[in-house]
Amino acid sequence: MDNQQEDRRALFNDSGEPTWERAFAKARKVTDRLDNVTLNIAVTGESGSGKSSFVNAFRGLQDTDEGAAETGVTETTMEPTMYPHPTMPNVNLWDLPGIGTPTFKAETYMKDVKYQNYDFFIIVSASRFRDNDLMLAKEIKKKMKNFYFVRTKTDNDVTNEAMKGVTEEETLKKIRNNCLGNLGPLESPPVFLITSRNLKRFDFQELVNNLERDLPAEKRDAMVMSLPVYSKQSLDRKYKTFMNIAWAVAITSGAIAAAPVPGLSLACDVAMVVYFLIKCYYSFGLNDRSLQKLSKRVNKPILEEVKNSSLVKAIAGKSLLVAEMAGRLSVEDVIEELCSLVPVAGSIAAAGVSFATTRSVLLEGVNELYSVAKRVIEMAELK
Ligand SMILES: Nc1nc2c(ncn2[C@@H]2O[C@H](COP(=O)(O)OP(=O)(O)OP(=O)(O)O)[C@@H](O)[C@H]2O)c(=O)[nH]1
Ligand SMILES: [Mg+2]
Repeated sequence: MDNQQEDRRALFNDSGEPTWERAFAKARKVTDRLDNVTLNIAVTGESGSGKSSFVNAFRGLQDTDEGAAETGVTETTMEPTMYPHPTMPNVNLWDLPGIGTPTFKAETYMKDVKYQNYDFFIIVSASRFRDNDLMLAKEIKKKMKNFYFVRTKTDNDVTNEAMKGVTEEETLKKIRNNCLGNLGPLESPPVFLITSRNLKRFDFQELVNNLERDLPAEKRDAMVMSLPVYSKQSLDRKYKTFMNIAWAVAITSGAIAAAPVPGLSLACDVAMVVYFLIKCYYSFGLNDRSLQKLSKRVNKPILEEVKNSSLVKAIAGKSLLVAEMAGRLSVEDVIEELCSLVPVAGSIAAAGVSFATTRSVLLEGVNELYSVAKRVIEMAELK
């Protein structure tokens, strides 16, 4: 009885809801969002401005990686092209054609690119501010959609100006004022200076913070989870997201067991727990492919370090299965495999499915993955 009371208290505390029914309804919403929400971000701007490079950076890819958008080509993209996130299939970036060409006239641009399909627009601009940049911003506003103005390739400007003795601070100020001045007719549009070559520099984190604020609540978590790990701060934000929703996964998976489908109840519970940890593993960039890329980029043997974690090892050992899960095989198909996947999952089976047990398994799992990911970014000197 004591345990049950403690369970309830923990649940009300985590969920912020006063009754079991309300907490459960909220939990359902949160866990549904984990997979069923789609986020479509449209990246637009003039030809050569750096749209494809931005799309790649946002998806955690280098321009030369498999599956990356082609960059440096002279030809303009002729139709909206979707780039799904490599490990989070519900987050899509769209590389749109440039505005103001004979094919995409300003007046019909928004209709031509099917503006209603996108949650959000990012206008990518480089070097000089162009008439088309302002035209785009106006057209997007006219359709009651939101946009951010992203001034990319800032690394080039800072380097070039430094040769003339101008400080980084002065250069950034000059660019920012220039963008804001040119976008003057629109009321204080959000402007971010970035470089797709290094998301840690300049305003990228600021852009993410704003996106989090401006996206509808149900899309926020998907965005945070899908971002690459480019700094300690970005990892910490992800960690917080996973820790914040662990309670919801715990109660939803426990509730399935509380209303059992014969033969399936306990297994479902474990599958959900494992699936959550797999999502976390990918989001923290601990999969082999991400680590290999990072190793290559920073020229350090990071992979070996990570293999010391039994949880990471267990998940990595089943990477094929994990890939299938990402493709959303039905839960029943993979249950047996999953039960053997994560050692901690066994402890739920042994202890029964109390909220507190499941919750602590989830929190411990996320904590272990976080501590490995922290070591990785320390080694890669991404702090
Ligand atoms: N230094 C620097 N170069 C960049 C940056 N972003 C893009 N580039 C380079 O700029 C060139 C054009 O970039 P893309 O991403 O292909 O530009 P795009 O807007 O997709 O071009 P189109 O598809 O032709 O419209 C490439 O050579 C990139 O490597 C950046 O942030 N910094
Ligand atoms: Mg392109």
